[in-house]
Amino acid sequence: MLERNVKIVTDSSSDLYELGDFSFASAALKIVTADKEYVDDAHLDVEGMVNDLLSYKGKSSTSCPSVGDWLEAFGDADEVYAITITANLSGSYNSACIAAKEYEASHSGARVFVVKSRSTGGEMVLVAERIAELVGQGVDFDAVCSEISKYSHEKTGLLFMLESMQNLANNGRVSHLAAKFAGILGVRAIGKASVEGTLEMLDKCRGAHRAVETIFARMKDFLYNGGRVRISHCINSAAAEKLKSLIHAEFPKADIKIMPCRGLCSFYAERGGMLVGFEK
Ligand code: X90
Repeated sequence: MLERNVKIVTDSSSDLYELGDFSFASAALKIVTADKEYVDDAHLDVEGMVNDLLSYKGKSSTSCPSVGDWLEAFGDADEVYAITITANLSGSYNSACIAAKEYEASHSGARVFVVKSRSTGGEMVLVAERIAELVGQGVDFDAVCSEISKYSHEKTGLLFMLESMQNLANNGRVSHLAAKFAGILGVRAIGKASVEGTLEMLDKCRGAHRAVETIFARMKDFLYNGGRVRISHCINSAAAEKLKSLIHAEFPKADIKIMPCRGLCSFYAERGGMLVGFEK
């Protein structure tokens, strides 16, 4: 049998740079200020950007990958699985769908499946890893597509912890009212990706310790039972490590990975923010 030429592609909001040995690429979102454009690719100095933005007082915004960016990421694979940030907050899904049609039209026999994640960060990582696993087991394209639609909607979730929601509110991704969940010194907002793929606020927590405990309690409310967890954080490995040890104390065998946020999630989660993708 011929080796399948399969590629998994996400936009840079997944916080992934690579996917083990699997053929992988990411399509960069961009962070734009009056002075500078930050392309969220492998060359971006994420911490440098976060620090620039802390002292920058002007307007800032983001933009999704273009159709061309997605096409470039697809490369020359015969089978492409593309995973995008929630279509409710970004045009990334739309561009990926247009790219998928163009790609299939210009590469005879090629197939592209675009996964509408309704989420971002670690929840996209779980989906990417699940696709890699299924392909590795020899599951064919159509079966992977139907399995993944189920998996991403029923078996995974995303919780987040934010110290500031300024950039989300300034860019119309949450209401100014919701943004009041965070922003008071020492208060962290906890929320989840809703079924529609928007931010749903859950708790206000005083103190870092309390916030991490609340995240873990919420994970269990949402049926976490020892499955995989993928945590990304914006310059806050302390919170990520703390969550990891809380989970391990109760579920010693849980497979947990921690990664730094790339540019897009760093921009919106802001310094101290954390995103937690988990299996139910
Ligand atoms: O197209 C674009 O310009 C990108 C816009 C993205 C807006 C939202 C990004 C949120 C990033 C914040 C916490 C997790 C939110 C969960 C959402 C379902 C991270």
